[in-house]
Amino acid sequence: MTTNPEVTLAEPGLKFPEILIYRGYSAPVRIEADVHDLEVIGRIPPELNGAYFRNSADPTYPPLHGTDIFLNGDGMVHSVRLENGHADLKTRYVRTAKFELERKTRRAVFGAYRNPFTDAPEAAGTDSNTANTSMFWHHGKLYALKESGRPYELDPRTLETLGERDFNGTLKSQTFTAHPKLDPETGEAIAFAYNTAGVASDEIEIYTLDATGDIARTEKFKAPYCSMVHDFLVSRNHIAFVICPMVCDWERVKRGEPYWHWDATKKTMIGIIPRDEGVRAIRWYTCPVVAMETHTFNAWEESSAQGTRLHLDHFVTGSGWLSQFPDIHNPEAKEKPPFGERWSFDLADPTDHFEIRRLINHIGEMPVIDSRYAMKRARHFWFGTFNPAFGPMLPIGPKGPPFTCLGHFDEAADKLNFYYAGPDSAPEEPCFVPKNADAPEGEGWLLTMVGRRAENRTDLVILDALHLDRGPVAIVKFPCRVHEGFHGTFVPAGALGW
Ligand code: V55
Ligand code: FE
Repeated sequence: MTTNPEVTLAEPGLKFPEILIYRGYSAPVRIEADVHDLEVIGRIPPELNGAYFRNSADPTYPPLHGTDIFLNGDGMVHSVRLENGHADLKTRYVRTAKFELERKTRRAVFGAYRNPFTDAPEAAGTDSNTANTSMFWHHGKLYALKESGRPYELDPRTLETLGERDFNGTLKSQTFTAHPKLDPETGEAIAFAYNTAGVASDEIEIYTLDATGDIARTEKFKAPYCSMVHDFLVSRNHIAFVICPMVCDWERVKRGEPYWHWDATKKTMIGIIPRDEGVRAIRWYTCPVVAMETHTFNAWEESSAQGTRLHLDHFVTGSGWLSQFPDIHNPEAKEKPPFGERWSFDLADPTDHFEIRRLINHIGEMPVIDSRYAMKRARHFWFGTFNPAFGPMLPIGPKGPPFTCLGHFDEAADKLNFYYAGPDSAPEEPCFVPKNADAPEGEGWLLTMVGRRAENRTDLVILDALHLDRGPVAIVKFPCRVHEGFHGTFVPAGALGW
């Protein structure tokens, strides 16, 4: 549909379709920007010295097949450099092989999300990785990650793409998770890859990235079936995977159907692996309910004379998640919202039994903790959420209704606290930054991008992490919109060497 009746678009004019993921606040931005000294309301704490990096999916071209899902946009990284109360914005596309090829062809040549059978012939031999999901800082290097491809290293100062990486040949898989876990005690990162044998593969590899930043240990196991494994959990002594009925089937993929489908006749399974013994000691539990883990807060152990209890703190939904993927037994099914849950396993119990309880009685997602407390018991939990007490839901977007609030749960005090961003404002994933390396747990700031939907503009909002309801300490105003994103990380200037 053209909005000006005088104009008839000549095929193949470049035009994004009139569907949700290409319109309104979700529309492709496609601008690579540098804004020096952003407007600041309030005061950016001078201790906040470093850069916030985050990733988003910002499509460069209209989809090859007329429609697409929001997970498939091209990786566009946003960085906000914070220094002495000043803030500078930079946005750059990740120069993936896909991006470079489509820039040459001047149109989309890759088809549906992860489905090579829907690609145009020009795409043959080129990887479809969009590098659009998260940012990973490890051993002095910055990577853009996507679970269906290998890491892309970026220059943290310029956001220039330095290239696809396999950690000096130590990564054998063509895939690598967007959710590696840093071990604050050892400095290692624990990561994994799934679909390691290609489309619809049920193979998973677990990696330990050591002090050199390369993979020092690889372990391999087979999942009960091929499922989307978007996140995982790591405690001091265990690694846990939740295998859920978001399934990939080779025959369906070959027929050009969506890469994932929800099949609630399959069981949700939890695989628990002792970190020292590794996969030969893997133990599988069957979940009593059909559930899908969305994202994880943390995993931790509690030891007593009775033995060890392993707690998995994560957001869980009772349906398929990411509504673009079909429910094959119930096409009309509505996606259920995720809630924060604690799944507790008595490791001495030889049965399948484990305890499920709701940790946070609010719909939520995008969980974070103070990362210094990863793998042990954490007290403070932050997440994106809704709280109808503060205002109505915002109009639905391609990812569902956007958050209107950030939440903070202080488990020790059993208190919930909220930041409400205002009507027409949508906070995104929070990012916790401690006041300094020795500050007590939770003492620091919570950073979030906030979509100012009526103004079609974005702000970076900085909150006191333990007092969200006091409102922003600073609002860093962008003169433009940056695309809605997924995951980010803050890297202190000292670590960046700046
Ligand atoms: C997710 C995001 C992805 C993806 C698979 O947030 C799962 C969940 C942004 O890409 O490819
Ligand atoms: Fe994620």
